[in-house]
Amino acid sequence: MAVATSTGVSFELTDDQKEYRTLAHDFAEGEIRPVAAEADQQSKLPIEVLRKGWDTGLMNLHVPEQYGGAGLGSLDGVLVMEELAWGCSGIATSMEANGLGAAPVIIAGTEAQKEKYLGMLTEDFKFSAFGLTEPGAGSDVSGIQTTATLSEDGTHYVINGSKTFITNAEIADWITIFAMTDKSAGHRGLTAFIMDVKKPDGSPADGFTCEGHMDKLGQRASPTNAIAFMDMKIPVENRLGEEGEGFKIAMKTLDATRPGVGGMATGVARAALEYAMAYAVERVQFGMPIAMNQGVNFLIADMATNIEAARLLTWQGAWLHDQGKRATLQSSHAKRFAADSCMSATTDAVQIFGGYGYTKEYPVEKLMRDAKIFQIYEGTSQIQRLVIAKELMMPRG
Ligand code: COS
Repeated sequence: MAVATSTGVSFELTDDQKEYRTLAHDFAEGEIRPVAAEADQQSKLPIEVLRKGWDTGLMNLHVPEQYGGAGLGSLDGVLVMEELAWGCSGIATSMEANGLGAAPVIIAGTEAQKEKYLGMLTEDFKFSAFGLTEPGAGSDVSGIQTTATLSEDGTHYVINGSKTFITNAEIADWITIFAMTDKSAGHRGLTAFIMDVKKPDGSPADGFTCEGHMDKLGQRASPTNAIAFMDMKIPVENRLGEEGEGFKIAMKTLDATRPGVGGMATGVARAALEYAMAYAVERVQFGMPIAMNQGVNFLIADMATNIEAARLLTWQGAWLHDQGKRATLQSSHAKRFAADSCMSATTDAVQIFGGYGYTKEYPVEKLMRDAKIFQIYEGTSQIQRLVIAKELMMPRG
């Protein structure tokens, strides 16, 4: 791993990491950016771009090589995600959402589950999704209402309930869902399952419904759906871990994936900074480029410093994860700081563009809209602060 050396800390990437980052950057520049504005305006996922990404090896980054994935570490992954999101974070979110769906399987799956479900994503151009949030349970994961009842003969669970804000649900073949097997047990009653949501002919599985693509403020290319289960049957062999382990599987998943969100937020902030700098040296007011004004300089300097800091926190969270160490605290630091920095960098980029920045003629208003969700999904900035305070004052090892 690049940043660990026998003498201490190094910020030098390996040649492999630099190559992967270049591959992702070239893909973002050549394939993602050209379609980003249209995908945003039409609120439509350019699936052919994802297909090319799949062919190029830029999807399923963390699926181990033995199941056909890229087998990248967490740090390698955040490098890729920064670049893809620099191209368009809506498209990047959908490209990498398999990572969120697959993480619980990587964390808690049996060999047979891994072979079948991770293999499905790498053998064919297929999708998974992560079904945690519900209409009444977002931040409060232990408030989940979806139930899973074991059949009398013990062969399957019957699932009833609904989920919302599920990225890629409309294109997913399987979804990791979290349901209560014992409602009286609070977070210890939550269990994780792999749910097949399509029949072999591609039609929805019995008892499964998926509503259309939500009309969102930002990251509009990425489909976000509400889904519901009515007496849906899941074979018992599709349970992940034991009954009651779902809460911890969900938390471990988010520990693993939050640095990736930090990486994406860093990529969007970097795009905003680049656009703002190019505009500031070109835009003339009072007979000189606005870049000559200290007020503009200070905005640019703060954006740049925050981007550097966000990247380093993100790398640290990812690196700890690669060491097999608990990365809860650092993942929350990274996700919180990168998301908030991205929001302020994109808002300041619009400020530097002035009235033009507020129009769809220029790219920065999209970045500002896209940035907002980083402060919300995979745990709000407020939840990250709760996790940080708890990890500091009541460490759980
Ligand atoms: N890794 C492993 N175990 C963890 C853990 C982690 N990161 N975080 C908590 N746990 C364990 C605790 O050790 C505790 O275990 P015991 O039951 O053995 O004591 C249990 O899980 C409950 O932990 P805690 O009391 O901290 O849970 P809370 O309900 O107080 O808070 C928060 C949990 C709020 C941090 C959690 O619900 C959360 O992250 N919410 C945000 C969810 C989210 O990101 N939603 C967005 C949708 S996903 S796109």
